[in-house]
Amino acid sequence: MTKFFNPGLMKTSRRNVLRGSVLAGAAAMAGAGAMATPRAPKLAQANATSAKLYKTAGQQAAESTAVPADLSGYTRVKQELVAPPFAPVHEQVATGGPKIVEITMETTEKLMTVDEDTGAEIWALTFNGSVPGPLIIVHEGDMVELTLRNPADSKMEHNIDFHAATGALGGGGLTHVYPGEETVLRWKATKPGCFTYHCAPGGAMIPYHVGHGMNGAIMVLPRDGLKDAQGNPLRYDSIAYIGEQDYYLPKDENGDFKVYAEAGDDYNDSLDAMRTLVPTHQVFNGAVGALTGENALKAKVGETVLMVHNSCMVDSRPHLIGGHGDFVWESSFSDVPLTGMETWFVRGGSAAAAMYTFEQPGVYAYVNHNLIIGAMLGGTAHFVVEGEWDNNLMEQVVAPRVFAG
Ligand SMILES: [Cu+2]
Repeated sequence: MTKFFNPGLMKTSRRNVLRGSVLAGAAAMAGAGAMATPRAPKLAQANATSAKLYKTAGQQAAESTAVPADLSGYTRVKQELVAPPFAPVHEQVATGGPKIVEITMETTEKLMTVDEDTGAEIWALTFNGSVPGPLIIVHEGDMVELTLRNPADSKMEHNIDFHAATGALGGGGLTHVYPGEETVLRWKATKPGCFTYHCAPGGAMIPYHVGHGMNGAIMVLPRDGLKDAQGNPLRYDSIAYIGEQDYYLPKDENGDFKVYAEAGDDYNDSLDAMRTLVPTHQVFNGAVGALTGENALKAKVGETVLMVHNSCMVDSRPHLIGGHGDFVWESSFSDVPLTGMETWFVRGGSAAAAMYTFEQPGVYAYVNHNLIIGAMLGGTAHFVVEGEWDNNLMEQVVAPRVFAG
């Protein structure tokens, strides 16, 4: 198909050379699907308005005569981002003064398997090729300096909205990149906590891109690290970074998941599927079983894991079966953490952190405790924990047996 940009974003610029393909794409959208046709004109109008708002907000910020940022006192460091469920190398307590943390992300469009058993797949829209996008970790007061690159062979434009950032739609208004373009955005991390980031091109393209995997999390640690209610330091041995992804995969008349030749080809069908608000899959880290079985997370008795859970659109209720949330931050790291939680809450459009020290070996399931989602839609991860069993905490006193009478 032709390159498939967001309708309504064009301004008078060199980018108008792309206008022909945009209009062709819009026409194809309006004409496809009996369900979509009656709604298409209004939808297109709403999307165009939304997209223009997005663009205008960014332009106004970029074209203002504001004083240049004062970067004195900052040192520059590069952060190598890694694929989930892992976290980049970082300090829990910041040493030295504030940093400008340089990161690079590519907007990669790729075919991904969602469920091997059913053959469900999606032309995922990603940051750095993974769902969720990579975890970024900085400290309060640091600057994040992102180079956002859209490969030339992409079909779509992308951008990024950081919920942790302030102004210009979280940077969404300043970062629209067409295929073959790159942009650099710098913003100051003033709010400690875990936050979602996501692509937000405008209009229905926002849920379309987010619903195709284009979201992730940034963790902004306090400079002196995490603390309990009394101010005692809380430290972790590892991070498990879990991204909850709701997919709305179109089905054909036989109930089979449809397959598409290229990214963007499923646009009309996806909008119809998303409009139901009923996901066909709600998975951890991009696919059913991405964090179970051979892909399970690993830990040892006595180790403390920080579970960072991102969910960009849907609410989630993480629960560690057989364990707890010793300390849970559903909100800012400046707030006193919740303690001893059985299940915690991740508001759709946010990320949260839960800390737990394993006390028993075995397999722990980390689930969305809407168990329909956990067991039937894919919202399950496993921790495999090694160590010595503690009979003081639990013991099978009598194995199951037939009882008399
Ligand atoms: Cu995007």
